[in-house]
Order: sequence, then C-alpha cells, then structure tokens
Amino acid sequence: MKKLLFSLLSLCAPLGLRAEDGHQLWLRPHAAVPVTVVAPAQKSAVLATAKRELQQGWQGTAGATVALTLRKDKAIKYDGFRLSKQGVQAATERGILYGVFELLRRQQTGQPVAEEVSNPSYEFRLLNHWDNPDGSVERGYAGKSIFWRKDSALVVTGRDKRLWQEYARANASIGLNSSVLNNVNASPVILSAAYLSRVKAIADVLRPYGVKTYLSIKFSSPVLLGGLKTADPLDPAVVKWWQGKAKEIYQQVPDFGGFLVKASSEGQPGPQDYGRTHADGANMLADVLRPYGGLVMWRAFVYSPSDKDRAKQAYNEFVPLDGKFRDNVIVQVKNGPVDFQPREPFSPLFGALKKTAVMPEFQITQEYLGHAIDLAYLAPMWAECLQSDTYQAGPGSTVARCTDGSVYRQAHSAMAGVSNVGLDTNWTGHDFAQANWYAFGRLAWNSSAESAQLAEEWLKLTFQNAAAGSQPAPAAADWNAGFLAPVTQLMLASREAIVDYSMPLGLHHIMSATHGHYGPGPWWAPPGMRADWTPPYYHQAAANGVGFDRTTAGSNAVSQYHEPLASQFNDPATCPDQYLLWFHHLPWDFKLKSGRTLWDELALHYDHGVQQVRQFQRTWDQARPYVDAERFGTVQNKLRAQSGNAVLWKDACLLYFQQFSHLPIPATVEPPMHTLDAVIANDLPPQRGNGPARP
Ligand code: GCW
Repeated sequence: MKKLLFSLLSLCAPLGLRAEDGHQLWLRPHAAVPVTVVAPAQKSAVLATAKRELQQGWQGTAGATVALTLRKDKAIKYDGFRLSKQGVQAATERGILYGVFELLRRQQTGQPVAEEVSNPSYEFRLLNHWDNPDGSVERGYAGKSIFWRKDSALVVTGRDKRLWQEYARANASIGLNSSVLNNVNASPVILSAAYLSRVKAIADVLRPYGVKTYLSIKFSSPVLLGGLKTADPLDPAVVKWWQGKAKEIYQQVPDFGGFLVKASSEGQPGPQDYGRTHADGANMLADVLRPYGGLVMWRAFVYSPSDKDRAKQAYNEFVPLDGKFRDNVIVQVKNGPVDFQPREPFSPLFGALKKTAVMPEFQITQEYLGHAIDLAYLAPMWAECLQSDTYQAGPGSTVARCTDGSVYRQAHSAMAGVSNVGLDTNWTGHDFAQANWYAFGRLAWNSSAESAQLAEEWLKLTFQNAAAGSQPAPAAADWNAGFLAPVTQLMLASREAIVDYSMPLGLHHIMSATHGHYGPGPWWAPPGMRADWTPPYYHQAAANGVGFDRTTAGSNAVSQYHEPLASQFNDPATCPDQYLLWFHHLPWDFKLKSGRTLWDELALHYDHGVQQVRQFQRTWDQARPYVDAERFGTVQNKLRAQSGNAVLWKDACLLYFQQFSHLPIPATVEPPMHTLDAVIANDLPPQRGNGPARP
C-alpha cells in the first residue's frame, strides 16, 4: 500500500500536484528535456555531478549538445567559469559544476546566457555550523543538527547520507565550497577517533559536490583529549600532539580544509591562558596544517568584562598583531564590532589589518533577527557591510575590497556565514529563511550582487508554479505582478522593519536573554550578571538622554575608524541617523535632521516597524492565489505571530524609555496595548506562530 501511494505521489510530481514542504529549497524538480553532454574523459566525481545535473535539469533546446571544457584561461580566477553557446569552460572541476548550475538557473528564471565570465569574489565560501556533537545547534531555530546525533556518532545511516548529499548539492548550486561541521564553542570530542570517522563519512558525501570539510577545534584539546598538562602553543609536546592529530585527520580526509578557532573568547581557552598572543596560537596551528595545505580561520570575536567599551576590544587586540600571522591564517571578523545586531556599523578591523588576511563573518541564523519566527531577508544587511567604505586605503576601500584581495595582498580570501540549517523538513524553520542561505552563497560568489535580484531569483526558483493543487498555473504576467513584485518588496523591507520595531537609530543589544535573544528586554539585568551582557550597558538610558557615548569625549571608539568617518561619526550633526545612538548619548529633546526630537523620532521608528509588518501581512494575504496552501498558511501564521511580537517590542521599549524621558508618546503613534509592568513581570514569551496553518 505504502509503495502504491509512493508511486502515485511520484507520478503526480511532474504535474505540480506534489505538496510543497520546502525540502527541495530552490532546487525544485521540473521536467527536463534531453541534452547531450560532452565532458572530459577523466574520472572525476565533481564532473560526474555536473553532468548529472545538466541531464536532469536541462530546459534549453531539446537535443542540444553542451560541452564541459577544463581549460585554464587568464580571465578565469579560482573556481570561476566562462559560459558560451558551446557550454561551460573552467580551470577547475568545481568551476565546471558552478557554471552548470548557473546555466540551469538562467534557464529556470528566464534569464539569457551571453558569452561571459563569472569569477567568485572570495576563494573560500563557507558555512559555519554551530552544531554540537550531541545534535543540538547553538542559536539554531530549525531543529537538530543534520551532522551529529546524540549517542550514535558512529552509525551513519542511509538517511544521513541522503540528507548530507542534498545539503551539499544545495551549497554547490550557489557556489559554496566549504563547510565547518561543528560549533566554534567546540567540544574536544570532535577530534576523537570515533568522531573523526563520522567526519570522514560526511566529507566523502560532500566531496562530489566540491564542498570541503573543516572543523572547529577547542584550543585546550591537547589537555582535554590528549592528557597533556598544558595547551601552551609554544610547548613542543603540544605542537607534537597537534601534528599527530593533523596526520590522523588527513589520513581520513585527504582534502581536509583546516581549523576554525574561537580562542581566548567568551570563556573559551586560548593562547592568552599561557601568556601568548592570538598570533602565537594561530601560527602554531597554521604550521601544523601547512604541509597538508590546510588553513586556520582565527576568530577576532574577543572582549572581556573589564573593558569599558566592548565594541573596541577586538581592534585593540588585533591591530598590534598585524603582520604577525602566517599566510595560511585568515582572521575571521564579524560584520560589526559588537555581535550580529540588527544593525551595526562595520567592524573597524576591516581595512585596518593591512598585512593580515581578513574574512567577514555574517550570521545567517537569525539570533537577533527573530529566530525562525520573523521574516527577515538579510542580503541588504550584508550588502550594507560589504559596500561600506572603510577609507583605509583611500576612498573606495570598501569592506568587500579590503577582504577579497583587491586592496591588500593576501594569500587567501574567504567569507563565512553562520548556517541556519537543521533537521526541519524545510531546512531553515521559516520558509523565507531559505532565502538567506541562498543569498549568502550568491553574495560570497559576487559581493556586489543586488539584493533585489537575489530575492527575485530565489522567489522564482522557490515559488514559481507552486499555485494551489489542480488550479491552472497563473500566466507569467499575473505571477509577476501578483506575487513576484510585491513579495520582493516585502523581502527588501523586512530587515529594516525589524530594526525599526526593535533597535532603531543605532540602539543595539537591548533584547531579553530570557528567550534566547528574542523579544524586548531593555531592562534585562539579573543581579550578578556581567554588565556587558545586559542591555542597560548598551543603551545607557537616563534622565539626561539615551545612547552609548563612543565619541572622542566618551569611549573614543570613533577613533578606530579612518577619516573622514571618525569625524563624521563623532559629530551628531553628521553621524548618520542609523548609527546615532551607537556613537552618541543624546538628550531626549535633541533635534534630528528631520526637525523632530529624538524622543518623537524614536517613537515614530518603533511605530513604523509595527505598521510595516502589518503591511507584510496584507501583501502576503494577497499573494495567496500564487502559493501552495501549505507554505502559504505557514508563512501567514508566522507573520501573524511576528506582528504581535513587533507590537510587544514597540510597547516595551517606548514605555521603558518613557520612564526616563517623561515625554508623551506622539499622537500619531499607535497607543501601547501592553503595560510596562506586565511586560517586565512576564518577560513575555514570544508567540511562535507554529500553530496549524489557517486555511
Ligand atoms: O552571538 C554570540 C552568541 C553565541 C556565540 C557567540 C560567538 C557560538 O550569542 O551563542 O557562540 O556569539 O559568535 O562565538
């Protein structure tokens, strides 16, 4: 019976009757037409993948011949490729695979193919998984880990392998070539023989898709796993231990990518425990990996409770080390100086490290942007950082150009995203969070890609022809006007809406930690808690105003930026509104460029955020005829929950700040529907929006 049902279902699949559960991501199957593929004779798993993808996905001229040509060419860089009428040319097998996926994407989204070369902005394009060996995922909102499972580390099932393969294929289709399989808060067991055998199994599945495997390591592994007395990076016994471990890893995974390291950071062990520097620690590991061609990605996410301004510390620690790192070390820097907030200025380390390879780290998982409840399309946030001008090597030295090798000479370049993938059927919890995985890969390939274009591409691939059941598919023009255009606009406005209803005008880190960084908590400061983990440290609200004074008269963080930025940020008259309270502590009646007072402007931003989410709900409701019932209902439910949570944010923050400002909420702003006491007393759990889909 089961079998019969299955074959009925698969018969229905090409007719579009298949329920859309989101598992296929942007790679939903469609009817392909025959194609002849001429490929190099050599045996290669990656080339075989490329060939299979073409045969299964070709939608060009039926019976066409496509040539896959492996040939170096001055115009082709890294895993880049050349598309032409004849087919795909690349210098590497990966390049062929990426070219094939690009060709298929063009066919599916109706974009033409001209004679053109496409090169990746970054050599290494990685996902960082914050997955723990027990299967939990730190800051994961889409179920457990796809890699690790409690108690069964060694048993690799057919289901595991299928999932890893689908995962690798999704990555390859957007140009990602590397995965770090475990949390930066690393457990030493990941390097045990038992776990390494599972790492090998994963690497074997990812390899045919061109995806390299990396691991996060715990710096004290020689002690915790190896039984040594110390993990001092300059101790010969420690070096020897790492050498042995590297040998063991490369025996299992000959193309192993290297180590990602969070050390001397947030309580993690590191070289500073032994009076050594970050460079000492990173270089020791780099030397160990060098014979195998491995890399060390060393995170600059460091701060200590004693520091008066957390935003300054990474710069203070790393700038003096510039030039001291080996060339197979890349310093991995979060986009902003604090921690993945809905909006931060770019980290001043970008461009300031001139003799060190630096890579941006973005957070795809929505720790501070609404978990898997809120709809947040993050490409505009990442683009904002990548296109920020650091001025460090003259005008035009954007974060992108300071990290991709165009401004400074660096042996390697890379970009990392903290993954939002889990065991949920749709991989990412929120159907629209898939767009962030997609956009991250596409931006790592082309750091100047337009957010709007990526959103449109993703929407077409993910939703086109997904209208309800047996209804005839809507005409393309209707689909464009009724779905593509309005939903693209919704996506593009979504991140700013969250900034507005949670942390506008440069406010940051004012969420509650009770619900894992979801929901408002400007008051949140349990007794005994480290000050720099509590919101009052960041907003400094008082009778005399609000905001963190990082000017030359305050913490002087502004001076970590190159001119003209330092002066621009230092003066509230020239500081962009979006960073105002990041850099300034200003009186409640301070007059902004708009002519309004700070208090009124703050209230209007909070309200605007709420109104925006209501608009998103209306837009989505109108998109109903164009979406399958399952995904329509789920997204509708989540938007409803988000809308309630946005109101909670607005009410909580305005009522909390009003205690200091003593000013009335402007008449044009929707009056609060919660009381501050109720909000604080309950530290209200967010609505999850996971109820049954409303028909
Ligand atoms: O954003 C913070 C998170 C931690 C995380 C840390 C980091 C992996 O709250 O969960 O730990 O940053 O990036 O190291």
